[in-house]
Amino acid sequence: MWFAKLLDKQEGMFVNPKTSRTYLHILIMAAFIWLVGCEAAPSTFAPKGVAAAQISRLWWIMFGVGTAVYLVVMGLMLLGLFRSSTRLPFALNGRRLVVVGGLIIPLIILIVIYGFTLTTLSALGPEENQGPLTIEVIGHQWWWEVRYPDQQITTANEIHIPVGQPVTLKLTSDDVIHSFWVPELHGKSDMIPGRINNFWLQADEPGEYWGLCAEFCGTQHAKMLFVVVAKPQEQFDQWLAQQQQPAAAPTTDLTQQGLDVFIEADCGRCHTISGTDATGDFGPDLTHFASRLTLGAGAVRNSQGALAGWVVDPHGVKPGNLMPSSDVSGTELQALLAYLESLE
Ligand code: HEC
Ligand SMILES: [Cu+2]
Repeated sequence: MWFAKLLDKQEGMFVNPKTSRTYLHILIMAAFIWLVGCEAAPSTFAPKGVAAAQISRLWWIMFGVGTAVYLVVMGLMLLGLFRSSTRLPFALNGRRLVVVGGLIIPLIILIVIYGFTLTTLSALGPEENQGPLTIEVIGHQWWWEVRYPDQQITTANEIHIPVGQPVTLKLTSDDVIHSFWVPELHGKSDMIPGRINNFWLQADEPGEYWGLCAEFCGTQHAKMLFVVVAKPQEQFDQWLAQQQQPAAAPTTDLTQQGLDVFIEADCGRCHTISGTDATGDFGPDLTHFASRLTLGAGAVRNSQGALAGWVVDPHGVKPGNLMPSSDVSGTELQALLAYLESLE
């Protein structure tokens, strides 16, 4: 193979043909490393909602047309390279080829694709897909505030929706521009301070779908994730009823002590726990914190160990995030954890 021979000519470690072949194999494998990206969810190629399915269909149409054009052009180029005659074997020669191949055919292709794009765009409009349920999502550096205004629920980094029906979303931001994206369910929508963008989501199957911020918004942009949890109406209603409850009151000495620590350590300056003196709104609402799947906007799974790490050193888990470290003692931390873990 020419490449192996080329490597053999190099001095030093490439002189042995056996090693050079190994290097060649490594190079070939490395060239396919990008394929690894196809494995991990969430993928726009595995749509789980009507909107994502339409976007994916449009993408495949464009990909198909693009591939066909590429193959025809490459075929013509090869003909030009390897035929001695300057004439093509069919009637399209000279100016005719330029006019037909360079103007008329591209024009037809672009018009057809434009048509597909317009129909897809109009089918995806928020007006056409209004749902009975409205959810407000507010982007913060680097987490998501989620509100159900009619149900008077506030949560974070988690959007629960009933499966099989459109849900209306109102998107905005509290600081910089963020972008809301659940690849398996829909395209992206910007979240702009001072402006409300209408959007919608629909999941066709129950499940958990990752969402992410798709607009660079600062240090922890990469750890600004959320989960959409789609479930059957009945389970969704149960979730609503549970979230509408005020926070669980402490039932043991330890959890009571935990609540006291929470207030004394001034956590309530930034966090709300309904039914207590903690009413801050700079950080996520913690009223039902223990029922959530993740911690720090998808930075880690929500568990007691992760929570301990977060409270003592939030920057170890998510460097640069806007929660300060706290200096609670070991016993205070135990109580605080017990309390936070009781907030189902
Ligand atoms: C200066 C404001 C501020 C103070 C004070 C503060 N936090 Fe936070 N907290 C935040 C912010 C902002 C986040 C979101 C960080 C992120 O995900 O980027 C957060 C996140 C959290 C989370 C994770 C919530 C979730 O759902 O991901 C927990 C738990 C938490 N804080 C507990 C505490 C405790 C306990 C204290 C007191 C020791 C405290 N916080 C003090 C601002 C604060
Ligand atoms: Cu963001």
